[in-house]
Amino acid sequence: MPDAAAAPAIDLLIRNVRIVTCADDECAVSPPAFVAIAHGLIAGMGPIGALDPGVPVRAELDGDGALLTPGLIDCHTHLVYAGNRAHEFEMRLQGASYEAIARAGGGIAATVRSTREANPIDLQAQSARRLKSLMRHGVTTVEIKSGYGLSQRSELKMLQVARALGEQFPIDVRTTLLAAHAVPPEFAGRADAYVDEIVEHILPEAARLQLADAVDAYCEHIAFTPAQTRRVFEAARRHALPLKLHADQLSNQGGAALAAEFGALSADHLEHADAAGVRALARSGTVAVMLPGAYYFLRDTQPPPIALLRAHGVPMAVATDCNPGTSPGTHLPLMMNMACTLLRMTPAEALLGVTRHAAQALGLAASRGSIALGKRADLCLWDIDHPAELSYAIGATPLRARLQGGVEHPL
Ligand code: DI6
Ligand code: FE
Repeated sequence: MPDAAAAPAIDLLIRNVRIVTCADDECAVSPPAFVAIAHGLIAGMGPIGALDPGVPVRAELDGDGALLTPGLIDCHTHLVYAGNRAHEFEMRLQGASYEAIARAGGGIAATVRSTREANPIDLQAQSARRLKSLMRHGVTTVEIKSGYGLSQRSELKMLQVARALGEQFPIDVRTTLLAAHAVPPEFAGRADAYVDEIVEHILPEAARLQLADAVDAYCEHIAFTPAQTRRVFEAARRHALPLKLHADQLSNQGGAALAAEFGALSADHLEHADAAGVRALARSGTVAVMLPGAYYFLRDTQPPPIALLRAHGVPMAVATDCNPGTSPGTHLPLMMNMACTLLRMTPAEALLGVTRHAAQALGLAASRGSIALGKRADLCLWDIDHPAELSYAIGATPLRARLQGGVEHPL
């Protein structure tokens, strides 16, 4: 950790914390230190003795030796939706497969029906419960996808609700247009015509209204082909929107290579990605986003190629994938545990996966994801001794304080 004198006029001085900056790959812990915050940004940090006693300090927080990490970033969620699919969970316990339920009109289509019917106020209220839970588990930036509207009106409604949640709560919301999530019933058997609708109307309108920070697609045999995905990506490019991709989750569609070819910010899931796909990700600097909640909930048996991703130096993120069908969860530290237990990531990789690499997966690495001078003061204070404890504990959240833009909010 670099020593640095604090800038004049500190809004908040956090004393006596052990800092895990997440700027290094080991997630090293500093000796007792201070962090100075001004104008919502990190303005100084260093060993306790290095603090200039002459600098005016407006407020102080005693860290009491706790561990300070960057605020957690959940870089892949479908958090805005109405209703739930507990009955499909029961059906799957009786032996029905996720694909079979989807083909029979359940799955994503079921959530599309309830989300289309919900008025924006209800949709926001239902989604707010999940958002508050994420925040209680330390999340300070969250990505929220559309994809349960599948019409211009309903996709824009979802994105507006996501933006409104970011206004309502002290959490930074980044939105992603996922109109290419499933073929809506009115386009049954006419997927290409729906892709026309996306590229000619839905995507340009979302861009014009500045409702989408990125564009995603579900490239899968139950969703969109690589050729259709390519058309969505080309349209996103025309509107200068960054890309993400649900890639190679249920089958190898060459999704990783496709995401890399377009210089996507991230390729997500990747259970069936092959070596060529991994090499392509490494060349393009695309982040591999691991979604162990979906792997667990679907009782998947094919883990993503973690060892290969690691060997090729592909940055790996970890996210909740919060959605009603395959990962109805909002507990990001629990996902870190699953990333280690089920996918064999290391605790340090899991922590980088919800901080620095998650920021990179959203194109936000310059402003957050590590503790460094000039970055946003989005911070979590944990009652633990070592960062591995965040991944080790099953379902605990030893969060003592959460700061969003330098302001502590009650948990
Ligand atoms: N992959 C997933 O795991 C979710 N969407 C996607 O593209 C599933 C969404 C759902 O079942 O509602
Ligand atoms: Fe997803």
